[in-house]
Amino acid sequence: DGPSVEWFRDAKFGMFVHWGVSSQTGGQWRGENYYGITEWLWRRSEASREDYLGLLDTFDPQGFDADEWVSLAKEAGAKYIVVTAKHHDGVAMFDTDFSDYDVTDGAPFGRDPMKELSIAAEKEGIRLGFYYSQFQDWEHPDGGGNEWEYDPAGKDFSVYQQEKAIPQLDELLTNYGDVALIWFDTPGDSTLESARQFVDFVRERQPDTLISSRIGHGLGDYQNYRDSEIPVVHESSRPFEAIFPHNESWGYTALDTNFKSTTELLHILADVASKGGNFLLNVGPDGNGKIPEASVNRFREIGKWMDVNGES
Ligand code: JFZ
Repeated sequence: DGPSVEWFRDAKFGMFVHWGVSSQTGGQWRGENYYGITEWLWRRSEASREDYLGLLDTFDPQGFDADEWVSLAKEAGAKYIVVTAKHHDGVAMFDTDFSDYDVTDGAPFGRDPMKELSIAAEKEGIRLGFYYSQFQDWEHPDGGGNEWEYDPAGKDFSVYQQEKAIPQLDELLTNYGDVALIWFDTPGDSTLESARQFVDFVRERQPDTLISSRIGHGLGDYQNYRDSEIPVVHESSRPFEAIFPHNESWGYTALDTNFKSTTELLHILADVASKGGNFLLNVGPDGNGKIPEASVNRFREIGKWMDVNGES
């Protein structure tokens, strides 16, 4: 049993979106340059919680337009969008009652971008899934990953899971319509029992929602490979997804303009599709909510290719 993976097997192409309060920095913060994975800014800088979470005070992306993101995905022939509802920093990109750190009540922005995206996606007939960092949560004292401020010996992971992660997943699976999938990530040393609780909870709230294999312990409805990895042959019975950023960061970076060419991206798409998988291509919108022009152009070109060479 488990949910039907039919739509996922047919999807072939999706848009991944990494967007958070760190997107404002573009990898340049307090006089330092952080090349690559800018979404890891807090961990890499080992800043105090006051300093890092202070990025909420300036988060006001008035340029964010959910329809614009969704139309670009649609134009490129993507069948689904996966967006960071909560990345490792623990900041909710949606309105939550279970943390003070969200962009709705905790920032001047005051809007709920996940809500706006869910409405836009439904209107355009494109599926929406949420990335939710279930293990790493650098903001919560009992969450995984923040060992520069909280001694791991003093942590009780189950407190974080019961007080924050499960309640927030409840919100995501209750207030945003049909959720295509939950993209769990980096299970770390989380236990089988913890992983099972997440799976059972998602099943209970939305039985059709797919779960990524990065929940750990061999669970999940489809298989993720390593970042930027394409298998020579895909041998499991689960469908798979290959994920790539344009450059060396998932979150917005001002330091890396070395974007893969459209030709390279199309080779990846064709290779992955020929093996039955989905290519999930990332964009990192900036602190004003705008998708970088280089990514926009590439998605548009992929769309032209799809019009001629894609099916459906
Ligand atoms: C994770 C995140 O830490 C990262 O910030 C980003 O969201 C990416 C999509 O996922 O990074 C990973 C997770 C798994 C592997 C590598 C990087 N892996 O399995 O090789």
